[in-house]
Amino acid sequence: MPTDVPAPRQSPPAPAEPTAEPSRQGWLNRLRTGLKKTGSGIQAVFVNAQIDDELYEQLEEALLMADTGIPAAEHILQDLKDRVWRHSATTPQAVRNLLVDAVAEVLKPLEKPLEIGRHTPTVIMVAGVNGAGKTTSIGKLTKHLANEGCTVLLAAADTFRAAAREQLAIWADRNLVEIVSQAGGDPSAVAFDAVNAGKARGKDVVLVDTAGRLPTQLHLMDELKKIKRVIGKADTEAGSGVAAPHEVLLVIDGNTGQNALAQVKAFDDALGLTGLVVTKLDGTAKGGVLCAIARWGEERARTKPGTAPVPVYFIGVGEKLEDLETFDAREFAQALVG
Ligand SMILES: Nc1nc2c(ncn2[C@@H]2O[C@H](COP(=O)(O)OP(=O)(O)O)[C@@H](O)[C@H]2O)c(=O)[nH]1
Ligand SMILES: [Mg+2]
Repeated sequence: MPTDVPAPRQSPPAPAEPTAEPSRQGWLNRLRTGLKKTGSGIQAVFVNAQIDDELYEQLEEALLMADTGIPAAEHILQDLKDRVWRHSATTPQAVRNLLVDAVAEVLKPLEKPLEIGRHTPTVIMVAGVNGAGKTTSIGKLTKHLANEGCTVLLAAADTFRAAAREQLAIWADRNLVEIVSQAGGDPSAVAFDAVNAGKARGKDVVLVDTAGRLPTQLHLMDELKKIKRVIGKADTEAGSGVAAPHEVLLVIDGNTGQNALAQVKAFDDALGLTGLVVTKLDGTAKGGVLCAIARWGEERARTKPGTAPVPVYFIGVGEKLEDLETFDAREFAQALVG
């Protein structure tokens, strides 16, 4: 039986403040604090405001400052105007609540649970630029999956630096899970061995860490494609028509701004992404780039039949094991709008 890890939270229909359980509430506060700059920028627009063209202009400016990019900002503004008209909203507070609705609707396609259990093992390959938070997110994800009762095997396919292997080994120790690692080996070979070991040992999930790289480093992107290809060869379920890796995740640093969208596009072209992890949203991230990614995903789904928006499975709000949470469009919209 496939199990969804974890179940998405239902969004409340009304734009009221969410009443989350205490642990999630604490984490939400961290997200709010992280996105404070954006939140207070947008909130300031509503102080003593009239509902007129100037308000919409200032809102568009605030959205652009938050890194939404022009297409997403224009889309949100147009939708907001429609909502204000439909609801006959007359107070700044009502318009603000409708803005939360509009942003939540843009972000909604990004909300999707990571599904584990359809394949044994579920093979998850993790990619991204240097320092994005790949290895840390793998550590946190391992804990998250273990909490859901899944057994995990880690593959240290970042073979360039000994320190990278050691870092993953520390996360493996903390989580009491096994790791497949090889000094100076070929990353494809490590990934291949790990998938075979995961299969032989009956693991639920194999998480493959890879070395950071820029999309412009073409030979390194080719190497990433090779890792993906070779993982497919190791997969004994490949005959079923669904070759591993079953998930290809891109980890992006929430502080990267609009460049994050460029990274998503480039890694998607090379690998065909199935999901995203957005890290460091506890810092000084502006957060609006998720709106840009959502709009791009919608556009891609429209122009390339058979494709769906690339969901944000998790967001990172700190460096500790428990600082990874599922993405909830409404919560994020609320934190963003302040
Ligand atoms: N504040 C904060 N720091 C993070 C988060 N995720 C990762 N980091 C830090 O970012 C740095 C790079 O992380 P690492 O996992 O090594 O990146 P990698 O090169 O992509 O594997 C480390 O110092 C991490 O502790 C996060 O969600 N919040
Ligand atoms: Mg790393």
